[in-house]
Amino acid sequence: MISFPAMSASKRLFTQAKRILPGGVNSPVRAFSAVGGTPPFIRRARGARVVDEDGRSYVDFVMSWGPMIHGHAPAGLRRALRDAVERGTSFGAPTALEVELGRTVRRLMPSIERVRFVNSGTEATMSALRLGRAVTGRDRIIKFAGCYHGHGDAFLVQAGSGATTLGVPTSPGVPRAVAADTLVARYNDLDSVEQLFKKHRHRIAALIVEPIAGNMGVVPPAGGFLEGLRALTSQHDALLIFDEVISGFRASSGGAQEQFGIRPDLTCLGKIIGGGLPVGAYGGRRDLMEQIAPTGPVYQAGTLSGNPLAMTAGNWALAQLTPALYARLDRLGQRLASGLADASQQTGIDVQINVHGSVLTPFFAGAPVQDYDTATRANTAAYARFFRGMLARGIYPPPSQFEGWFLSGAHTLQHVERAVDAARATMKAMRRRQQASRR
Ligand code: KE4
Repeated sequence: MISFPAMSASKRLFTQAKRILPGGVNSPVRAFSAVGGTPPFIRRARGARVVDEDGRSYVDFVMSWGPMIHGHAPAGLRRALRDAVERGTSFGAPTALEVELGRTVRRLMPSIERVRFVNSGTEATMSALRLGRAVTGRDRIIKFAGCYHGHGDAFLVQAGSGATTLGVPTSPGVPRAVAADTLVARYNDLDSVEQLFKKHRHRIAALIVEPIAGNMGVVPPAGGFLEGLRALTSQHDALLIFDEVISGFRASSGGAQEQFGIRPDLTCLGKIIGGGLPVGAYGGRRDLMEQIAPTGPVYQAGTLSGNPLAMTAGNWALAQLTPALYARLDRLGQRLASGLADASQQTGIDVQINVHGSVLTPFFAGAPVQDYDTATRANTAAYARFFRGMLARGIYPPPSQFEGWFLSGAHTLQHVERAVDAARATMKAMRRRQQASRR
């Protein structure tokens, strides 16, 4: 077990951080609000491990929320970035590096005939949405409850009172008028999509979906779901936008669109495409993308878009995506999923494991999870207890029930077995605590 001294370096830093950064962090989930305790401040990382400011080492299953498919700080990436830095860090001018990355993206995802690089997944989805509205002349979009597409106003929306009514903001600062143009459907429920098309006929510009949902925890598409979305959007002259910020280059080298054989009109990318540096991208049909400035009237720009260091990292990361890597990631994902399921069986703690390739979520729930409603029935207090037990045993899962656990090429079977052993011990302790509280 890892001991957490009263005033660790992380605790001291967290106190200082909260005096300058809202919540002490630069992205809310990192503050551990959902699981309690002090987030370890990470000093360095290598391979499958991160090390905090007190020198404590953890086997990492956050992996920067997905980008680090090759593990932390791989030698080849470090070399490539060292060389790139010598040539300068940002030019604000075109470079051969962005052409190389664009051509690789098109080779891996042929639906992306033209691509524009930006600096985050949020920028990618915001820009794809603007483009979709511009080319169709329509304002409304469909998203799914439980899917997250970054913090653009149009996406911080939940379903209105009735299933087919207009969206309402989930965050202050999002104008009701903006939210009203976002319609919310139920993931894995084609009928809920059909109803929206029927009610808002000819006013829907696009449907955006995580083809393999990751932001309610991992929820894979039901059979026929993605095919149905392709048919419905085509039937109603709306664009199909795949948000592959997580699944892109993760589910396979060609993302979910390759795995499920669906050709979206536009695709949004992030995470792995930057190799751990800030890169997002959106792209798709040539006739659509050529509407983007400077070839067309739809405006979008960015000081650091196509940054040479980020392009270098992206080029290195995508060049290492081999069939052997995916075969290995699938095996490790299956082993981790089955090990967690066994631990649940052996200890009597109710856990539903959703896994897709090298990403999985253990839901502390008694029934299968296939959409947002069933995901939110999970016992988040139980997950928080589980998380704290795992962290104390040197395993670092995502500090939220509604996120994916990510594996990488740097994880080994030993790392997975360590996590499974820690999970079994943690669930046993949870069971003992449950039984004691009933006496
Ligand atoms: P960014 O703006 O965070 O680069 O990307 C937004 C985004 C868009 N689409 C999908 C499917 C995403 O998963 C994300 C970001 N994912 C979250 C957690 N799953 C990032 C972690 C965080 O918010 O700190």
